[in-house]
Amino acid sequence: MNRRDFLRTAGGAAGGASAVAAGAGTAAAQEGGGGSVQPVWPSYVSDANNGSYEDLRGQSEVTVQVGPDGNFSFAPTKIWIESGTTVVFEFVSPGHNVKPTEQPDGGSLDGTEGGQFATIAEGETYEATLETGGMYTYNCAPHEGQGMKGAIAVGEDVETEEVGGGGQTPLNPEHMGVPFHPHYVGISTIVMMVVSLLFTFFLLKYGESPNAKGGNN
Ligand SMILES: [Cu+2]
Repeated sequence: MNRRDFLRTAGGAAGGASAVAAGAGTAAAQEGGGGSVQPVWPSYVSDANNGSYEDLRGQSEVTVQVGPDGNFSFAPTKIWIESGTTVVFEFVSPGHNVKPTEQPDGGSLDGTEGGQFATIAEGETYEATLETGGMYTYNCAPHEGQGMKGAIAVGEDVETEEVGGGGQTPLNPEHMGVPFHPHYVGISTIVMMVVSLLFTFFLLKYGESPNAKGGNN
């Protein structure tokens, strides 16, 4: 093949590779079947740190760790329990609290007066027995903006959905500490395609580089 044919081939391959990269993002976002039933979690906790889920129905008392390993998170972040279960918030690291954001009418996650939550010291616990069925969300007031949020589904009367992969939440790049926006993938793909096309165009038009002269010509 002569030089120009090679360049055309290379340009086409680069464009094709970019298109494949753009498609891979969508495919990775889809989960395979199999799956289990899980409560439908409010979007409020979609960017919560940790993000783990546990089905804890059938236990009369369950534990949620507050600030494990010094992280701004609740673990497990999302739990499903039966009505009448006592949730024990175990304060593993200092400087946190538990502040309800949404709860069903009559919900009792708010165990304090006037909605004011003192920061609970490390090593102490805060308990709430949740009788009223429904969806509860809460946060740690000082760290809500950093994603320290959680949710509790109580009873069988919550909205549920089928999810893939044995109850595991799909990995979210943001949980690994990488700020990530899908638009960047598309934008950088387009930039790469344009750059490779321009590069090919200029090589084809002005392709005889000074360094190439004086070779075998
Ligand atoms: Cu906190």
